[in-house]
Amino acid sequence: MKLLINLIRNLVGCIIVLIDLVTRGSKLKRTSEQQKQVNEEVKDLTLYQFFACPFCIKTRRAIYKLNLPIEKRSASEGSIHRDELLKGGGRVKVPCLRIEKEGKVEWMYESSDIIRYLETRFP
Ligand SMILES: N[C@@H](CCC(=O)N[C@@H](CS)C(=O)NCC(=O)O)C(=O)O
Repeated sequence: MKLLINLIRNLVGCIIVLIDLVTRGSKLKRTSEQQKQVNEEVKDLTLYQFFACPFCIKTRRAIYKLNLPIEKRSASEGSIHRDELLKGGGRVKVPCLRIEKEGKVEWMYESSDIIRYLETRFP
């Protein structure tokens, strides 16, 4: 039964991924200097995620629109990054944005908070 639920969940997730791909539109355009600076800044950010999770798709969509090349790590079962997320953030819940700033690390959960943070930081 659990297997069937997981299968349906993943199938729905993949359909949402496809719809997102078709409808996501264009990325934010910056001058090459501005983009270079943004590319440097996002090196301090990492998104922990599942491929087919709707909250992760929503977050990835915002990241795409904002044209932010943020590193993405899969936290799905059996992946090497799942433990990192558990140890660092305290729980395996995705999406989670790891923010490194002045030697300190913050783990931000909640897709809406992550999107708000990125839209504010990279307007
Ligand atoms: N309100 C959260 C919901 C996130 C959520 O429920 N994520 C699910 C995946 S879709 C999760 O990580 N569940 C824990 C698990 O499956 O181990 C958000 O908007 O980010």
